[in-house]
Amino acid sequence: MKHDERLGRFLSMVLRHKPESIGITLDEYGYADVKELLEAMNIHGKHIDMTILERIVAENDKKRYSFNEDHTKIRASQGHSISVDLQLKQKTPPKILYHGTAKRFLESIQKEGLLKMSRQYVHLSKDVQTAVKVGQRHGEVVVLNIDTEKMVKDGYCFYLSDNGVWLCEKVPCQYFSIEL
Ligand code: HQG
Repeated sequence: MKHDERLGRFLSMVLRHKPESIGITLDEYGYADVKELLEAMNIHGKHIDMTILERIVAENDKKRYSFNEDHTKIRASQGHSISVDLQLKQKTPPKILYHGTAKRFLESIQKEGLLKMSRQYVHLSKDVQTAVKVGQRHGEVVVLNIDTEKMVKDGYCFYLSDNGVWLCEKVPCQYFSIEL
């Protein structure tokens, strides 16, 4: 794995799940102070400076991190397990979205619906290809087709993260079918 990719993974861990692991805190919107973050990462053996951080943010394959306007603060755009307010605006999704998961989770998903599990939201993809990639992270993949049009009609809310991931609170069983 390349150095930047390794640092990126570490950054995701800190900004989404465990800021306390390097002794920093996030504000209510999920932002870390950049100066504090860089110092703390270096103390914990991760060599990083502003130039490297700017490069990681700009080149990250999924645009996972974003700075505030003057680049004094940084946060992850989605994927948190800790509770932060991402200031997401409600948005009408396309009529159909997809969710990639592992076959071994299907039985439970068909019983309980799609739940957010350890994250703040259920993550949905706008195309099958992306859903396949997401699902493959967990094992033999299965893609669910989500009838978001019906969910919207029934009053469910959707949000779009800064990096293009659709988010919602849950997807009950009557709104999905197996796509592939
Ligand atoms: C499953 C990556 C059993 C769910 C991706 C998923 C995404 C259930 C797993 C983002 C269930 C949770 C999120 C139920 C849901 N019973 N299993 N009732 N309901 N599940 O990693 O959606 O690369 O927390 O299907 O691209 O896989 O990190 O969620 O398989 O956008 O930026 O429980 O993470 O982005 O797994 O992935 P995850 P996810 P990054």
